[in-house]
Order: sequence, then structure tokens, then C-alpha cells
Amino acid sequence: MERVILHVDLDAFYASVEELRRPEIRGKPVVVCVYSGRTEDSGAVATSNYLARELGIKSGMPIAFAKRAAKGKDIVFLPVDMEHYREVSERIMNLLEEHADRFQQVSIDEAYLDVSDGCTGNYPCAEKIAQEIKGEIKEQEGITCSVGIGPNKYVSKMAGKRRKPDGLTVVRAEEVADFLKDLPAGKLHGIGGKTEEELNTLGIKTAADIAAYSLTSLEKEFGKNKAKLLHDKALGIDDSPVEQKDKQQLSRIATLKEDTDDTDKIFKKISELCSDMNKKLQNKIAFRTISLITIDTHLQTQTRSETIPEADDACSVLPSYRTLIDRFFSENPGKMLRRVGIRVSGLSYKDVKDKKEQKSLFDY
Ligand code: DGT
Ligand code: CA
Repeated sequence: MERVILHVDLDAFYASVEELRRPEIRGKPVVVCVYSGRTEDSGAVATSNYLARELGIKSGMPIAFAKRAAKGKDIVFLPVDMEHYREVSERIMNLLEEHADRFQQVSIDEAYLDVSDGCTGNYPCAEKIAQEIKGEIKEQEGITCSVGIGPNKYVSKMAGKRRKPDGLTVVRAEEVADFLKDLPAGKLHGIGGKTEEELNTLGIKTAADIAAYSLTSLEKEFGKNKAKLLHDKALGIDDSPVEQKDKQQLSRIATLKEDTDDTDKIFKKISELCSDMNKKLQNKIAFRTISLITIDTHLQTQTRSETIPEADDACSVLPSYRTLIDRFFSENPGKMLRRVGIRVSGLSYKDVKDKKEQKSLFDY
């Protein structure tokens, strides 16, 4: 069966999410930072939006460097809010999973979708799915993504990198060699800077150069395994499957009717979320840890967790949620909440005979 794989990567993820919830910063360069707290500017840039990238501000850069590049310009610096990004990510991943025969999340904002069952060797069919996905993410979450489509995971990833942001790039099996040939070795996913330097000293610069170099000669330089890996990267060969994995946690979040510090109203919302969570658990997934997620009127997210004896009914632990709510307000007197959520983690999957049945758990 000729496989067709999609790679989906959200554009400038943390920055896009911040722009969405803070209309006042839209249209400005935005830099999202992990502040270490040692001094005012110590820490690193997690990501920047495309306007900030034009000023040379990129992921991993020390915040102090970024501030220097930003001097005199109207740029927004924000701290990371991981809890919020995870929440958005989880909703998007659930949406993506519904479009795939097999689904593999690889990071907070990246996933592979194997659509081969419905679209065997049929690229227009896969392209239609990609368009649907882009439309749904834009409509439901207000952000863009870039999609690559190819005959395997590696080619789909490389295709997705070709056009960003909001890109869609299709590389059919017969186009792979041509698509890769002029790329510098270091741009091939999985080949690092050090290997690129070693290749360059052998006069090997591009994917085509690697492909033209005999495997035996490469083996002499790099050993058997790495030589094969380099050849595969240059030729676009990748047999690895899209691996459907069990989820590690499940959550449900909702907006309260009005901002409130009334614990009864909050508890009522939590009870509704527990019933909703049970539809997903179906008595087939047990959990060991519960968390209360609170988002206040200043958009600050906090999480409080408790480890419990294993349970499979989210409503059976409501008394523990009541305690967590009381704890939140005793530690945050005067705060008003806008949104609340629950999370269960430390999951174990019971009586799930095969992956197909497991997938149906998430299909409702
Ligand atoms: P893109 O995909 O080039 O449009 O931009 P991003 O921002 O989505 O970058 P990506 O896909 O490499 O990473 C996804 C998120 O992961 C990104 O929004 C922030 C976080 N991230 C990436 N690199 C770093 C890093 O070096 N440090 C930290 N703390 N976070 C990072
Ligand atoms: Ca991304």
C-alpha cells in the first residue's frame, strides 16, 4: 500500500496564541520568553512571531540579546504561559486525531497523520484533508498551521518546512528526489551541524551530493548505521510507522457564565466537566492524579493537583475537587475566576484489546 502522511506544525505557536488572546498586541513583533528570574532579563526566547523574526529574534536566543535587537522599537515581550499553550494544543491535537487513521503527536505543536487507509496513494484526497484541517484550526482556534504531505514521515516533515507560515506543500513519491536534491545537508531533518561540517570536508554539500557518494565510502567515514541514515535522508527514504500512542492525560476546560469567586458556582461547573470527562473515560481509562485548573480575570493560569487511589469515574472524586477549589481561594483571596478546568493523569488503559477499539474511545 502506498502510504500518504501529513505533517502538521502550528505557526509561531506560543506567539500566535498570545496574539489571539491579546488583541492589543496584534500587528506588533511579539517575543515569548522563559525568564529564569536571576536578573530582570536573564533567560531565553521560547519563540517569536514572524515580525520579530524579521528583526533577527529567534528561539533559544538570550533575552538580553533580543532586547538589544528590539531597542527603540515597539516590541512586546511576554512570559511563557505553558498551561494555556497545553490547553490550546490539546484541543488542536484532538481535532487533528479525528482526521487520521493513525495519529502521532511529536511535540506540543506538531503531529503526523497517516491517512493511507482512506487516501492510498491519492494526494488530492490528502490535500483535501489538509485544507479541512487548516480551516478548522483557523475557525476554532484562530491560528494558522503549515502542512506537508508526502509518502513517509520524513518527507512530509521536510515538505511542511518548505512553506511557512500557513503553507501547504505536497511532495509525491515520484517528486521526492527532485524536492530534496539541492538542499544543504544540514537542512535535512535529523542531520546536525557537526555532521554537516564533516560532510563538507569531504566535498559533500547537498542531498544530491550525499546520494551520489557511494554507500561504501560513506560507511568508511561514518560507520554502517550512520552511512545508511545519511543515504536515506538524502533519498527521502523512511519506513518508520506513524505510532499511535496512549494519551498521558485528559482535560476539560470551560468558561464560567460570569467572572466569579463563588465556590458553589465553580463547583457546579466542575461537576459538569466531570460528567463530560466520563464520556471520554467510559470506565475504560483509570487515573491516579486529578488537577484543578484555574484561569483568573488577568488570564493567569494555576494548577493544583492531588494524587488519589486509582479511580475510573471522574465524578467520584468531586469531594477532592471541592478541597482543591477551597485551597485555591484560601491561597488567592480576592481573585475572581474566568475559566476552570479539570485534568486527570497517571492514566492506565483497561480492557482495550486493540488500537482500533482504543481510537473509538476518542471518536465520540
Ligand atoms: P514555526 O513552527 O517556525 O512557525 O514557529 P514555532 O514557534 O511554532 O516553533 P517550533 O515549531 O519550533 O516550536 C513550537 C513551540 O515550542 C514554540 O512556539 C515555542 C517552543 N519552543 C521552540 N523552541 C524553543 C526553545 O528553544 N526554548 C523554549 N523554551 N521553547 C521553545
Ligand atoms: Ca511550530
